[in-house]
Parts: sequence; C-alpha cells; structure tokens
Amino acid sequence: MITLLDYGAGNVRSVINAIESLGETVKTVAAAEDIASAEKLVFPGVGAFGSMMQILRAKQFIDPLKAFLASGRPFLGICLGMHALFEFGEESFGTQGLGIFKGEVKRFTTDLAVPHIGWNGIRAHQSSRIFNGLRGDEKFYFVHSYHVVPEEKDVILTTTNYGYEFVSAVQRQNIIGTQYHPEKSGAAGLRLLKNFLDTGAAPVRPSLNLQTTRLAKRIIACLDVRANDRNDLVVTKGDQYDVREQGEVRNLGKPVELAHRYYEEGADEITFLNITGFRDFPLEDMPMLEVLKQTSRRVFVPLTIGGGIRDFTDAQGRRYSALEVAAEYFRSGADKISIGSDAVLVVEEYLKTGQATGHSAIEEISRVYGSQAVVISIDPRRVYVPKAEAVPHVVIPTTLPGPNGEAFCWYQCTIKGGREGRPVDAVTLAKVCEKLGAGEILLNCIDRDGTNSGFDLELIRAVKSAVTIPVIASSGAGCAKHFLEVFTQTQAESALAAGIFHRREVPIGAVKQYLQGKVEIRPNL
Ligand code: 1PR
Repeated sequence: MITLLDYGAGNVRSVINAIESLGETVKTVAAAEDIASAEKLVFPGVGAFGSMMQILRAKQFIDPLKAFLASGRPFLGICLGMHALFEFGEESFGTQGLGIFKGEVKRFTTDLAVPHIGWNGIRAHQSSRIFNGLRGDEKFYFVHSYHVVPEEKDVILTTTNYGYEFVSAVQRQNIIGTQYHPEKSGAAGLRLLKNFLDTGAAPVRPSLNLQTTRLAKRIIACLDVRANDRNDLVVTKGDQYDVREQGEVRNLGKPVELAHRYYEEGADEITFLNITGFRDFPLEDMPMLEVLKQTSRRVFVPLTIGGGIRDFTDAQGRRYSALEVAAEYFRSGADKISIGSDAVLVVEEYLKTGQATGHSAIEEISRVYGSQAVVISIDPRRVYVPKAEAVPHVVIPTTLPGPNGEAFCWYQCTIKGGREGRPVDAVTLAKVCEKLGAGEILLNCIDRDGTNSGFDLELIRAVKSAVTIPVIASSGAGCAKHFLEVFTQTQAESALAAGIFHRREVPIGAVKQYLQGKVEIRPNL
C-alpha cells in the first residue's frame, strides 16, 4: 500500500495511474493520521510553493509530515513535493518550507525559455536504488520554473543542464526528491518509481555518467478524433482538413489503442484533437473524456487535449466557462489543453483595444493551471500578396511564389476547423497569446496538412522568431528527413505528425533512429 499526499491543489491522477500500473494500491491522504500510519509516502506537489505550504499548514499536515520524514520510512517528493523539503521558497517571498534539507528554491536565471519543459537527461552524483536498471542516458520529463539549491552537497543525487547545471534530484537515506516527473517519463520513469518502491534493492550508480545533459527535441503523435456517421468515436485524418473520402469520415483506428501504440513506439507526447469540438460541447461529449481517462491509465507521457474549450451555454441555459471545460479535461488525465477557435476570437477582441480583459480562456486557465498547461493550436492558411504593404498583417517574403508569381504571403488564421477565415495573421496571434499567458504554440498549416510534402518552414520561422515560448511544428511530415529539416532549419522545439504514423508509412521509432546523432532526442529504448 502506497500513501499519496494529495493536498487538493491539482491533478495527481497520473501519479496514481503510474503506481497502480506497477501492481500497487494507492491510498490518498484524507487526514493527518493517514500520514502518520503511511508505510511509503509519495508527495507529488502541484502549483505554487506559497499556496502549497499554506494548504499543508491549514490541513495540519506539517507536523505529521515532519514526523514521517524523521522516521526513516521511504518518501518520494516529486517537483514541488521535493521543493517542500527545503527551508525557503523564493517564489512566495521567502515562504518557509519543511526545512528537512538546508537550502532554498530559486527561479531559473537563464536566457533560455522558462519554464524548462521537456525531456532532459540526469547526471548521477551518488549511488541510489532508484538507478537500478537505468543506463544513464535516459531522459526524464521536466516542467518547472524553479529549482532547488541545496546547501549540503552530499544530498545532491542528480544534476541536469538547462543554461547551467541545476540540482534535479536529492536523496538522504530514504528521503528522495526528483524535479522530473517519473509518472510522465515513459518506461524509464516507471522503472524509477518501481525502484523507489523496492526498498530492499541495493544502491547503484548508472554506468554512463554524462558530462552534460541536453533538452531533447520532441516527436509528437497527433490523433484527430470525431464521431463518424455511425456515431463511433474514431481517429480520422484529413487532406488539408477534409476528413471525408467518398462521403465517409476516414476511420484510421480507435483512439485509446492508437495512443497506446504510439506510446510504446516512443512518442514523446500524445495530442488528441476533438475536431468537432467547435460545434459539439465537450462536456456533453463524454466519450472523449472517457478516451482521456483510459489513455492516462496506460500511457505515461504528457497528454494534450484540444477541441471545444470555450465559454458555452447549454440548451437549459446553464453557462459553463472555458475554465470549467478545461478542468474536466485535466481531471480526466490531460496535462495540457489546447485552444483553437476561441484563441482567434480572443485575439481579435484584444486587437480592438490593445487591452487584456483578464477573463479570456487563455488568461483564466493559465492563471489556475500554469502557462505550461495552455497550448494554442493555430490553423493558418497561406494567402499570397504581390507586395509587403498589401494587407495590414505580418507579411513575409516567400521562396515559393503564388499562382500569379506573388513573392509575398501572410498566414490567415481560421476557426471551426478551417471553415472560416478571420482577419488575424498567425504571427500576431502567437504573439498576443504569449502575452495573455499561453505556454506553447501548436502550429498547424492547412496547405500542408496531409500532403506528406514537408513542414512549412517559412511559417515556422516567422512564428518562432516572434515568440519565446516553445513551438510545435505541425502538418506535412512525409518522411524522417522532414523532421531533420524542421529541427535544423528552424528553432521549433517539437514536431508533430499524424498521417504517416496512422498509415504506418513511417513509424516513430524510424524517425528517432534517423535523427539519432544528428539532433538531440529522447533515444529509442
Ligand atoms: O477550435 O478549439 O474547438 O479546436 C479544434 C481543434 O481541432 C483545433 O486544434 C484544430 O486544429 C483541430 N481540427 C479541426 N478540424 C480539423 C480537421 O482536420 N478537419 N484538425 C482539425 C487539424 C490537426 C493537425 C494534424 C497535422 C498533422 N488537424 O494537427 O494532425 O496537420 O497532419 P499530417 O502529419 O497528416 O500532415 P477548437
């Protein structure tokens, strides 16, 4: 029996799922006595340091936690759960932590994008049972803006490089803390969790002790999901967003099964897009929530879900906010949500006044769940113009001239799955969304979607150079070489594909094999 400290600040479902997948049962802490009687305690902290400590105090968990930590029983703190072990958190003006380890928690001071998001390596500084069976070049999933700075060097278990070397795990006897999320780190993460639970295992040090670690470029599998004409929920795929073939919605498989296949093949993340979400309301479309719940029980990499995230009033006049819709997705197992159509309308409103309302879906969801949890999915279409001043939008010169020899183009944002063009360009949209609190851009391209002709590098460069948040290049992947192109000829942090994976033309493993040694990636197992 593993006891899990959930203090009610966020989604701990994925940690429970990961532990249960190892054949263990999980009991969540309901009262202080549950901490006192725990055999092994896992503490996956979520949110901000100050509010975490405040809730722990209000629930009178501090003393039982300190008593547990002094007892020598096994403790694993994940992310903020590790931060809690230290004396002070800079994030909340010097809020006091549990003070088990001397030192503090500081914000990253680097020119690189913060939060540090994605798969990075670990360098071992001491032996530990958690390294059993790990090679040493595995990567783990990080998502954080703060890191610990221990005063006592002997507690440092691993370090990781992001602009500089920071402490990514600590251990003293049976107290272990990791900055990375084992529950989202695929097979290596599950192994690490299993090692933590296996208290009898001997401490080892991974054979390969890397001198420096690097953040990997991510390969993402995307599943466009909708009900077909027989009302079965299927993964479909369009050609330039047209998903019908001879009148029928293309059926490329079942969502949960396909997601699991991609997880096993080495996808670094999985994205589900509920492509009819703009007209069906997701909270009435329960199958999608069920897909997410089932997937998160078997897939241990980050999951993103998009489609229908907006304010909505149902037939009975009950109003739901976009935040409520997102909350339901998070509760069902999503790590990030993606906003499409609504983001375009929010940006149009913003551009009228140049003022944020503070109440848009982007602002509200990022305020509660953090910017790293808010992705903006852009569906742009290329519009050719003869000269740069032709339209009041961001226009770029193109090396692929238009039908009348036009040497310039702009990228018009669309809503409702490409059905309606709007007077906003993709570069401006990305910039404003970043300002409003979005943490990542999923950059599709209707012209390239389903064509296998390669990513639109001009579009990706234009958007990437306008924002500091990570950009996921999407649409057009036809072979492994296209991934190399996008990673070497643009600054995109991730690349997403759908058709080539669904049709088994190019497996994810083959893409990674091709990239190995050319681009930093999370290696195949
Ligand atoms: O507008 O917030 O309800 O969200 C709806 C979401 O559904 C948006 O993210 C939008 O991109 C997506 N969507 C709507 N209609 C379609 C369609 O295809 N008819 N899917 C659609 C867009 C997603 C792409 C695709 C890549 C890679 N397709 O991400 O996966 O282009 O494809 P490829 O590798 O085969 O070229 P809202």
